Amino acid sequence: MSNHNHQTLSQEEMLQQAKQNLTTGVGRSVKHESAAKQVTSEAIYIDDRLEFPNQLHVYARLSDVAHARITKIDVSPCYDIPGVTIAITAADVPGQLDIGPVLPGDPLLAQDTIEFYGQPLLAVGACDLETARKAAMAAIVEYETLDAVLCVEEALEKEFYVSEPHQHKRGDSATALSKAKHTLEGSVHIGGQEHFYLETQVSSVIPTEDGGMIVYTSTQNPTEVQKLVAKVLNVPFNQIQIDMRRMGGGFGGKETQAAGPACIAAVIAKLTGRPAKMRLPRMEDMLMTGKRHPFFNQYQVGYDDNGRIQGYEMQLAGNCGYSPDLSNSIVDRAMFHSDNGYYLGDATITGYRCKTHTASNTAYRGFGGPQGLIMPEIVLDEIARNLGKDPLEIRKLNLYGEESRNVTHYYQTVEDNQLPEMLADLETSSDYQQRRKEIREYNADSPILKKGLALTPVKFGISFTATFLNQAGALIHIYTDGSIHLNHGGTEMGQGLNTKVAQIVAEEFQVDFDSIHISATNTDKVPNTSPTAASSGADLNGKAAQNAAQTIKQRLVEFAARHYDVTEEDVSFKNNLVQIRDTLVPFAEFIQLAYFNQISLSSTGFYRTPKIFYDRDKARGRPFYYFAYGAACTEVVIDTLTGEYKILRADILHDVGASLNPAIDIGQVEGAYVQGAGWLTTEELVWNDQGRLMTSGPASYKIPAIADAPVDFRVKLVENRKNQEDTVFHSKAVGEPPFMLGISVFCAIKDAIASLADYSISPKLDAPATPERVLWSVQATQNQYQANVNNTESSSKQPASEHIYES
Ligand code: MTE
Ligand code: QUE
Ligand code: MOS
Repeated sequence: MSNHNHQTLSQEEMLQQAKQNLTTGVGRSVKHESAAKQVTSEAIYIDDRLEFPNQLHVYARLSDVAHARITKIDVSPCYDIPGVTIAITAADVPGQLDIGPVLPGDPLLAQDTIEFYGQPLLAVGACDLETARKAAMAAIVEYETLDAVLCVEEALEKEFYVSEPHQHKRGDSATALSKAKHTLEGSVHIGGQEHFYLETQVSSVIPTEDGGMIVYTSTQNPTEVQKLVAKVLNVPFNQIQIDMRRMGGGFGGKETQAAGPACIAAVIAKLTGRPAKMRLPRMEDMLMTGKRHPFFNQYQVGYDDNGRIQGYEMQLAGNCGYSPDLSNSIVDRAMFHSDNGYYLGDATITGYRCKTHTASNTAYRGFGGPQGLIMPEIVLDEIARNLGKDPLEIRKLNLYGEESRNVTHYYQTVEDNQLPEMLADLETSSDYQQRRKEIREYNADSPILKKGLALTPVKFGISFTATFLNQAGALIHIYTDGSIHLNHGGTEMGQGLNTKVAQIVAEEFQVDFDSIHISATNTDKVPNTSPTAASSGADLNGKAAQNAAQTIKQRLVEFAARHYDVTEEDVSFKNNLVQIRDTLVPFAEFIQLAYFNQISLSSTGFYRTPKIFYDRDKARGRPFYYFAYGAACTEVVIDTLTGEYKILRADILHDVGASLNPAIDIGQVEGAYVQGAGWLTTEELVWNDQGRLMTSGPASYKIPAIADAPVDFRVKLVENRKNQEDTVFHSKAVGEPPFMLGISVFCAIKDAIASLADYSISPKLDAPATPERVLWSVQATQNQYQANVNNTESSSKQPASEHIYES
């Protein structure tokens, strides 16, 4: 029963109602707030908004060279195209040209040099997008080509960086490696990933009086866009209002890189006094914006006869593209996760931020974590093959454990480690050992199709590692009909943040979810917000909203105690009612009463994460408030003649503490696993030798579709589990951690290939494991196995004294 239905209930009826629990509070699978609107297409995205009269459509001309010195940009031919109002270059930007989010390096429009193929050079505002595009292409651009660095290995070799290398160090890894019974070393290329949000980058800007702007923009980071629009226009931040109702997906791609189109549209709006909209066509979006960082990782590992790691050295080289963007924090997060859930012994982890003349790579679900976290999985597989053991046994042996084996290489203690128990549970519930046996039998009888199995864990640190970002604000109004207006600093990108935060407020006031209206995120309502990122949206904004709700609630309780002459303990909220000792009053009626008694029904709320600190110079601290855990067991089948594969079954066990909304959390886990699998299998970015991204559309860039999801998909949340930290209702973040469950697909494919060598060889395979790469790896593994067999045969025929080829 919704509290704004003004029915008169008898005390008896209300007594019954008060005995029942609220059905839409926390822990319930409340349907996503926008679900119905999204499937009926009533949900409004930026490009669906009614257009403003006189609005200009903006198109940016992109460079068609990776690195060059600009000698001439002449926009006068643009004005020959009918319908064109303005054509701008870097020289027309009224304020600051650079829109780098943390460090400078990202000119809004290229000024003297071009640094990547796809860099915006000039922009045109015209009556429609096609006219703007035609005009932009009519401009004359001349340049002298310069040598381009396109490959991360070359950048590493030349020490061509966007910022300085950084190291995490515990103990003496060099000595540990030299003393270890066994050592291995290797290197692997890990591919990047296009965000492929369904809604491309888009911003719509209207000029207001006094030189200000209202900006409707698809961004994860409204405050950042506010700041940058203000800077390029050279006005104070308070002149700029950002409004963001929902994104059609962000995945990290709209954390910094939504700012470009917003700022270009704002400059055009400023110079013309007209509204302006910039929406990137898909190809331009793919060419212009950064992606997940590709990495080139090298490792040296020492281990004992059992397969336990004693020393670990890892060099992680992120391909940052042409500018810093968020790469410092991204490579840091790769370094923080190069242990995954394992105790590494003496360890030295070095992170390199390599510069290449490509688009500036940026945040993408996991924020560098996945590119680091996959490394121990690759290494432990290799140790297992060398020792002739099952990889799961080696993984379990190396998990963080008791004291002396529970401190990370950045000196955070792993409290509340769930992995030993979760791996044991999943091993049982997925029937791992039985299926391992069946797969060996299947493979022995199947010459062409080979099956593989892998069970891999995830441990992911929750909090922004830039500690100051761990804060959030919220704003709640209760109107006199009892309906509630909720606003917070987070942004909705499909992940269900608004639904969760509204459930939290519903729970606090004990009112139905339907009586809470969440409006667009807006910098006029909640200022100075952090990006909705690092999976912390619900943790931070949920707590801030709870804080605002509790402030109002406390005023209401004090008022009721006064008004009814009872103690505060006599006042409670229960299922759309307020109980004052023995009297029950509908929530809406009570709010009316409070209003007439001049009680403030509006409050802000604020939250900052406690307990965390980090000293980057010493590379020590507690950067993460807690860890989220998960594990996945994946079975695949590969075709050794074509390299094609299919996921036959996936069993997932994931830890979200006490779930705020199990349906949404399971949706996040499923989506993340499939997106993670896409990253490591079919999603391949290809650049030509001129630095042009060739995979600039869905025809050549293959994201997973429904048929690529596991045929048999079994997802479970760990039950009866609470976050031991004081998070909002003891929940845990869910957005990014399950992305790395997709690593089990990669390991299962390698397991299938290893079967060709009776599991004695660890196949060499870079990511993504496209069918082509799988086929190469199949052939290389078969050849190497054959060579080993021949070697053993021929050497066994020779007398021991003639072992001259062995060394
Ligand atoms: N889920 C959907 N549907 N769409 C998205 O864009 N982004 C992911 C994840 N899940 C994303 C998503 C990323 S990168 C992050 S950091 C988190 O959601 C952000 O939201 P949260 O902090 O509220 O979980
Ligand atoms: C995870 C993240 C982010 C992060 C660190 C994480 C993130 C982000 C930043 C960041 C860092 C420094 C800044 C800044 C942002 O750090 O998304 O503005 O000055 O933006 O561990 O997701
Ligand atoms: Mo998510 S990559 O932190 O936006």
